[in-house]
Amino acid sequence: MIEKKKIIKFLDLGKQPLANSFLKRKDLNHKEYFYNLSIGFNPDNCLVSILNPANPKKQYTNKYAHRASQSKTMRKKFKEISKKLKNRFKPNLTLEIGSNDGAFIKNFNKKKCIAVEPCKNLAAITNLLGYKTYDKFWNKNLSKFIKKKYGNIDLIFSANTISHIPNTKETFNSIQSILSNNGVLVIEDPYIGNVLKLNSYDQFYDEHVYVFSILSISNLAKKSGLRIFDCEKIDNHGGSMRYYLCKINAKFKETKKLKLKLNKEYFLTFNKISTYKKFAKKIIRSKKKLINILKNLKNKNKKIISYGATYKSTTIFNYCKINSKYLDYIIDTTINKQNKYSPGMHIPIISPEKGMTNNVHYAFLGAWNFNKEIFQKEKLFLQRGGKFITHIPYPRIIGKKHIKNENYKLFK
Ligand code: JHZ
Repeated sequence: MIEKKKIIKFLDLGKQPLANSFLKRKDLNHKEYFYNLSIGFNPDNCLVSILNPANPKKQYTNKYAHRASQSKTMRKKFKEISKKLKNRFKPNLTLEIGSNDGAFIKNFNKKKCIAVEPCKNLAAITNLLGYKTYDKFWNKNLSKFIKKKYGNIDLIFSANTISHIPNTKETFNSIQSILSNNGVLVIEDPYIGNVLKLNSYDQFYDEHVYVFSILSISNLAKKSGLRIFDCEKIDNHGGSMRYYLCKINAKFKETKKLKLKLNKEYFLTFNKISTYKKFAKKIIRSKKKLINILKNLKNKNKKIISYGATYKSTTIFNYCKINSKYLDYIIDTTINKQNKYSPGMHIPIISPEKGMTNNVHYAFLGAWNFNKEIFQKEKLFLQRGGKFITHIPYPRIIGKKHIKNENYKLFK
């Protein structure tokens, strides 16, 4: 649970809707739910969190829009990590917490894995494919039930999920109680180091209750009889960290890499509030600059769209008050986002086939984390003089002269 009394607020991202609340045309006149998105730091455990988490039952419904398998990049990455984990740990039984549409679990033998996914529309997809998926929230009761039915678990994997669950104590306790003695918990979530470096304040939205560091994960794990023994930086979702945890007395030794990365976090003062206060000042500047870029282009009658109706862009658009005055529409490949409107700012969302037309001059990179995949896909747009706008790591315009080859990096 978030220990509110101890948290020092450092960033206010204003009134925000739920990032997943894409609206149908008929709902546009209905009152939308808004909350205040503030971010804070707890000096006791170095945890960065939002201050008022929403009720998970309102967020993870049977209308959940995000599909992990939509992206070629993510399908490839989940395939690679599945292979790596099977080779390294040779699990008999694997459990995935937050299986979405099965992008990870599909790489496992159906008889040797179980999945947990509270969004019923998503759990139905993997159940249909024959992967036993419990459409429930991960908690003490579910872990007890699974343990009774299947016994202890050798490998628990959870990507972009643990950071979404407000009650960290119950989450880790339940994992600890079901993990076999030498079992391994592998977590992937956006990393605070990248957020600070890239000014990616859009990683904060209602679902991202926490943005972890090694320090904070380590502190949370200790309280539940777990410990980190390894970690690796990965470029998923704009920069994430993969943490490997086990029971306190398990056989795994702490790796050198973990020690080095932990020392780096102290060196970069991730344990001090001053670091986060400096970041907040940069975000205010980023907002001003992005609005200026869009205003200047609109004054020149340029057609600007947004690329990817991401949850992240909900934060940007509502914080910067970017609406259809600036962006004609958003394009997205996800069928159940198309023909809807973006949360809060009500920008129409259409398919890339309809929206990536020859008269588009600029595209804001809502899905900046997939920049490589997008630049490859949109070679023609770039060739005919189309340009991208990004806020990563600072607001700017990039075009053909910057993205010269496939090795172009939006950020280092
Ligand atoms: P993407 C979601 O965040 C929500 P979002 C969640 N809370 C989370 O943690 C992360 O995912 C993991 C589209 N697209 O993955 C597809 C194109 O249209 O960055 C997606 O709608 N064309 C669970 O929403 C969106 O962009 C393309 O070529 O911030 C990407 O969303 C590509 C590559 C993507 O996650």
